[in-house]
Amino acid sequence: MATELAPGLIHHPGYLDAAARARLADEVAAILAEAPSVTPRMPRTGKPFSVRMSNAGPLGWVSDVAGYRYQPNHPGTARPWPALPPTARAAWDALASYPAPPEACLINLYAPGTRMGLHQDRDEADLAAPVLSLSLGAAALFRYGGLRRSDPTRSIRLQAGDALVIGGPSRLVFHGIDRLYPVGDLLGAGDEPGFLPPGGRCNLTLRRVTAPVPP
Ligand code: MD6
Ligand code: FE
Repeated sequence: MATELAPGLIHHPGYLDAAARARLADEVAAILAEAPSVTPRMPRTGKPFSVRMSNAGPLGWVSDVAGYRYQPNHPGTARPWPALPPTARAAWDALASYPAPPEACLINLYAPGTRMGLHQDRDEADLAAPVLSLSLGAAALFRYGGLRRSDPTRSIRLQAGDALVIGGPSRLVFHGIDRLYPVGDLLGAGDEPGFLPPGGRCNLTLRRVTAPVPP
């Protein structure tokens, strides 16, 4: 059962069942073996993010002192990013309502105690496509607001298997992760993919980066 939190911001709790979560976790483990996670850094200051990242698909999002950008190769190995995980790709086809495939799957890895500050996802040339997020592992408190940083915010819990579509008039809303729920908090308990530390969380975001060429 989906909930429209705001126009174009749609939460699908438990979208991936246990079998699909296990399949996606195996796909992500294989991606991380080929494209190890890195610690991104803030443009200019070089301050490290607390979240580690990797990518799959033709393009990957990277951030370092030089700035934010999409690039076709892993910044450490210089190899192309691995292929998109099929289970995430299938979720895009089912939920994105967009006629072209995603080009980037950003993989965010949260250790217990880490967070992600309020931000907009606006590094994509094609803002007509939504961003689709899928979560694995520990539950997290997701905060979202409006198109201005100062707009009032609300929070929801994102749990393992949840899908969240940020599109339409909500494509550029500010959002972030305030905190993870500890394991042992029954409401926060998820299943634990082997590539995460105990109580860790993984979030995948699928994005269209370039506008598709019209037919
Ligand atoms: C996270 N998610 O859930 C962070 N961005 O770990 C995001 O930053 C995000 O969930 C764009 C669209 C959906 C998201
Ligand atoms: Fe985001």
